[in-house]
Amino acid sequence: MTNATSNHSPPFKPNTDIAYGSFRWLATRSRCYRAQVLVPGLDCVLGLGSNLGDRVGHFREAVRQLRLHSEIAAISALYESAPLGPPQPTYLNAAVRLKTRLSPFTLLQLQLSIERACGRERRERWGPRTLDLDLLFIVRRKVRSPGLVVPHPELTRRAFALLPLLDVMPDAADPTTGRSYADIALSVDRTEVREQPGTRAGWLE
Ligand code: A4P
Ligand code: MG
Repeated sequence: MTNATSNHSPPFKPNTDIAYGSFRWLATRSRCYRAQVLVPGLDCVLGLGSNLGDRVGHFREAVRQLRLHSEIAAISALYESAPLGPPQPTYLNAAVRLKTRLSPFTLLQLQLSIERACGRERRERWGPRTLDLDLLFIVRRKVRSPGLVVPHPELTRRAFALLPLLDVMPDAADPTTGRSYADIALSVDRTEVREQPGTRAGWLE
């Protein structure tokens, strides 16, 4: 004879082994995660570029999102610059100085996710974009890996990157040659880069 209750599920009883196992797994993972992404601290400069849509709006959103993960130590003026690359609209450029405990590679991933959140689409190299975030320079650190090169390889040739960088880190120098970026900026063509009046005092609001 079939027990009338045998078709019913037993009352729910939490499986403490599984629950504790999950907790241990999570704790281990989060220790690994912290060990992997956190480093003693970076003092670095990100370059911002935009020539599509609400250019300042994209910059403000980028700063808002970067602030969730890092300290923003300084923000440059805004610069209008003639496009380098195929014919496309005029760029707006700026730079922010960040103090962060993220590693350079994790910071790059954050940059790419902020670019995506601002509607960035990759169609052609040096093509038009809603937002480009480049890791221009890290104090006392060089990176040379397939996905990340710092200082940015084009930095010393670009007034639209050098001038904002100097706003936020006037003493920065090329880590290979020791030559100051202020000195290098004197020898690059600056005719097509114009500081936007009034933006040195701030443009976040
Ligand atoms: N990557 C390697 N090193 C870095 C770094 N230091 N910072 C890799 C950021 N990314 C770095 O970038 C391609 C890949 O470069 C990234 O996935 C990353 O792994 P991307 O943004 O997908 O492509 P891109 O920007 O078209 O190419 P590229 O060579 O990074 O171009 P740039 O140097 O960013 O130049 N004209 C004016 N006036 N103002 C501008 O801001 N910007 C560009 C783009 C062209 N013309 C411009 C401006
Ligand atoms: Mg780029």
